[in-house]
Amino acid sequence: MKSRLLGAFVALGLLASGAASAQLLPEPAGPVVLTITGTVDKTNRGPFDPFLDGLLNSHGVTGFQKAATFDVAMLEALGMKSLKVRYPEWPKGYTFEGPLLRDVLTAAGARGSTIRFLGLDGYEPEIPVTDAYNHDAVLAVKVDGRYLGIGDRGPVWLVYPRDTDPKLKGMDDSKWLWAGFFMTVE
Ligand SMILES: Nc1nc2c(c(=O)[nH]1)N[C@H]1C(S)=C(S)[C@@H](COP(=O)(O)O)O[C@H]1N2
Ligand SMILES: [Mo]
Repeated sequence: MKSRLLGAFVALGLLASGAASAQLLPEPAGPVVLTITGTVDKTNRGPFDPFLDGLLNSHGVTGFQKAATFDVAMLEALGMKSLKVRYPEWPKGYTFEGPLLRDVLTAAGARGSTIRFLGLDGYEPEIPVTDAYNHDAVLAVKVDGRYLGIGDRGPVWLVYPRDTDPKLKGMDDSKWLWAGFFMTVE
């Protein structure tokens, strides 16, 4: 009897600590600019809502159960990394600022090998998770000191240190998702 009671308390304790570690991501205070679903442990929102998640619905993204959501302040709090890039096709060089992709994945407790990263326009390249660890890829929220926004290349632009990382020399920019807002990690 005594040991069964003890067992019940231990089970309760495990449940409580499990619930605590699943809730390590704070609630966003401002507008959500990035949502990560798939294999994520640290979540702060519930299931897909076919009415309120209107843009996701229009892209055919349905059915997720939980996700990690970030406002700009949460992304900035992960630590801003600055990165200068000059593409031959671009009008000039730009300075990007944002958290490292791997720090965002860690904050979401994301595990897996592939990120499908969806842009507002429906473009959805596959990003190998190894990119986040082999390179200092940045999820830029700012360009030349100005916040990215809806209608330009924001809210989030995935950029690689192409000019300073020798392994990236000459890479094309097909994985440089601009207007990014939704990731599925699997
Ligand atoms: N949201 C979004 N991001 C995108 C694309 C796109 O069509 N939509 N095209 C990709 C490709 S194929 C390239 S070459 C670069 C540059 O595309 P741009 O010429 O449209 O800037 O952005 C990448 N990121
Ligand atoms: Mo491209």
